[in-house]
Amino acid sequence: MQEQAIQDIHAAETLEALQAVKTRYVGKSGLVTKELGTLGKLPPEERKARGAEINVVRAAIQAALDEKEAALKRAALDARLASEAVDVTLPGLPLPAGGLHPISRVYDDLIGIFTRMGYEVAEGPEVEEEHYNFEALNIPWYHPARELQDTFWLEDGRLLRTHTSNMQIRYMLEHEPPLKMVSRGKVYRFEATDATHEAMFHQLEGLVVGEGISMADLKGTIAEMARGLYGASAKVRFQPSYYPFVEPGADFAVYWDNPRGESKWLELGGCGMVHPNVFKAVDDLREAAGKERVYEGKTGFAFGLGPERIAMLKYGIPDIRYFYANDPRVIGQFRGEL
Ligand code: FA5
Repeated sequence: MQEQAIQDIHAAETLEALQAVKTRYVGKSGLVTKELGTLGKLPPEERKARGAEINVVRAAIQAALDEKEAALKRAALDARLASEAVDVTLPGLPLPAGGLHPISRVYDDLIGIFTRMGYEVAEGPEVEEEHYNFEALNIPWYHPARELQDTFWLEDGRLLRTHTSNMQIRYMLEHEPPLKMVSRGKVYRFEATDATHEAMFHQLEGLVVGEGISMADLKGTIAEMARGLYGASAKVRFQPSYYPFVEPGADFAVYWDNPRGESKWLELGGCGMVHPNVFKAVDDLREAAGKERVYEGKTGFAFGLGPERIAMLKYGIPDIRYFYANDPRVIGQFRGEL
């Protein structure tokens, strides 16, 4: 039996086959195990010798099994190492370079300009309470300005913010004057789209509050931003305009002196002096949250602008919808540019 077993073990070519041989001979009901079971039937004087004999056979089979198992495992490992071998001398595959989206690049420029002027950068929610997007900004439900910013409403009564001006309220709720803040982010309007209007676009909001802040500070800040964007010769223009949350209010444009010869006034955004009703609404919210009323009597200015307008001119992109259509012919042009 020992010889047959050793032959079977040598013949096993896989670990599974070896396991079958093992079961056949030394398993619970294997041949060797059965042989041991017959010892009880022998006369006592023969048992010891016979038992010792069977144990020798079993040990020999077990040793052969162990040796073969180790050999098979080694072979399996060698095969795996050979199949997974990496030739470290092969040249690498080129990875396609990513790049920053043009809107991110314009934002980075803007944020850089304002942080150098000492502004804090704040972030806030796109899904917003009606109160922060409208009422607290002096836009009650019956106000016609609501129709200028047609709104995406959510089923729970909240909305997708129509501008980043919600951050004026949120920031003043958490911070005390004097303060300088900019905030970037997506905004949404239920509008028909065209070459210069998207239903989702971006804004940069700015807010400065302190003592004796004036319209001259606002104009100086916008002019400084324009010089940061377009160099020392940049010009700015202000035209009276109306936003419920500022008084007086203005729209501002920057003179774009562009190397392709497409110089023109670029209407960038709205601005103005923070309306006293906004300060009052913030103090009411603060009081309700157990905080001190610190805004009534303060002065400040705010502005909001669309970075898409800057990016369209800067990169010669004729239609705002190209930014978000994920067309590789547009986005691919910004590969590797960080
Ligand atoms: C506002 O959203 C005001 N919250 C701005 C403001 C802030 C005024 C603080 C005063 C004080 P307006 O709706 O005009 O204003 O939008 C501001 C800018 O966002 C526009 O000048 C334009 O650059 C951009 N914008 C507006 N609508 C769209 C649109 N549908 N697609 C792309 N850009 C837009």
